[in-house]
Amino acid sequence: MITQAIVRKPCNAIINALTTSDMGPPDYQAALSQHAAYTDALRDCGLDVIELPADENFPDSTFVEDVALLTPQCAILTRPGAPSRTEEVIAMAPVIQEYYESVEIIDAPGMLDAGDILLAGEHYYIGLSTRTNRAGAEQLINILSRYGMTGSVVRLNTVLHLKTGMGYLDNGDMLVSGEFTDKPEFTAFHQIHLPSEEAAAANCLLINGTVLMPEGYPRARKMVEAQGYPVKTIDISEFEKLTAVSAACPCVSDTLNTGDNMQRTDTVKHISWIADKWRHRITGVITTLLLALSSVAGTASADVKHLTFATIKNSVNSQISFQVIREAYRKLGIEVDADYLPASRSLMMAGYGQYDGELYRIAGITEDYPTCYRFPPLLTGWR
Ligand code: CIR
Repeated sequence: MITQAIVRKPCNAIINALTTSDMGPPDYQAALSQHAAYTDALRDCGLDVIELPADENFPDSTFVEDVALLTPQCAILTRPGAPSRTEEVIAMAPVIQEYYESVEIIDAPGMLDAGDILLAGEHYYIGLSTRTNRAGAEQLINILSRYGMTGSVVRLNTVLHLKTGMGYLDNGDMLVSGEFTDKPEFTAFHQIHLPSEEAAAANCLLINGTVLMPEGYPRARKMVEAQGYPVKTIDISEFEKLTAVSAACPCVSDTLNTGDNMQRTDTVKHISWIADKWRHRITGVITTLLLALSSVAGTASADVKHLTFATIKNSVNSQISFQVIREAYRKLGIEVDADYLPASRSLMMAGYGQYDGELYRIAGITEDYPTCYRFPPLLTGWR
């Protein structure tokens, strides 16, 4: 049973979103109403829909599917392969963290778009595409295996994402088109071969017994209905303008399942624009400590004897901060150590709760990184 879905409203900048199609830019108002209808369709399938606001920083941000893979055991924040999309993950990370205790990250040099990941039965197929490289796929397979799940790669030739050209329903039923019709990886499935002019219909999703399918593919619809699945079609023509080779639903795979039997999900990584965003706020620099809310702040007690903080490597200020923090905690009977990491990774990992906190950040940073809480006393500072 799938219980929840995450969607993000299209932004005005969607007219500048990535595409290689020749269908022209989408109409913003039409995209908004199609997205609203899509959201309603998810609700009609019984889902509680978490609607995120439009994010003008990222023209493609409505395609939330690509930035995370949500599995029954853990969420995996991806590292999207298109440079303009790599940092979309930042805004999604705190949302995901609300629902998952275990959040993993795909790291450079890995690249991975979750649109390249298809769960068929219990196994994750990972498309090697222009957006997903072998390093990203291997990281994902390692993460999956740590949680008792399996994954393997499939090489793509023409489609943007694996799920642009194929979809999985239930009971071994698989929708295939184009390059996927003769892939040896999928011969054991019951394949429903879609006609080439209706290949885009493969990008559909089975939610609690109903197949959501893009509108305008009557033959594909009949083929799926003939297998006993009720089909509901949704008009996603404005979004079809933004996907290469053939169409992909905007967020049709963006289901987040937090029920007992969590099944498959996809959703929502990176940093550097953050530095620009925050630079203007630096009127004075302070040394401060950010506590990751999901770790130390949630468990602080007299039992805490050891804390590990993340901090920025090659930074003299971080090293000084660490000495100050270490001395302060020593007086409380708590030993601390620090891992020195690239600046953005340090902040992200602390924010995901993988560290007890983060050392030495500018004032105001928590406005943009709400899972961190700034420890109020100023430890060192200068102007
Ligand atoms: C892109 O090129 O990244 C977007 N314009 C389309 C992404 C489609 N993703 C998906 O269906 N999972």
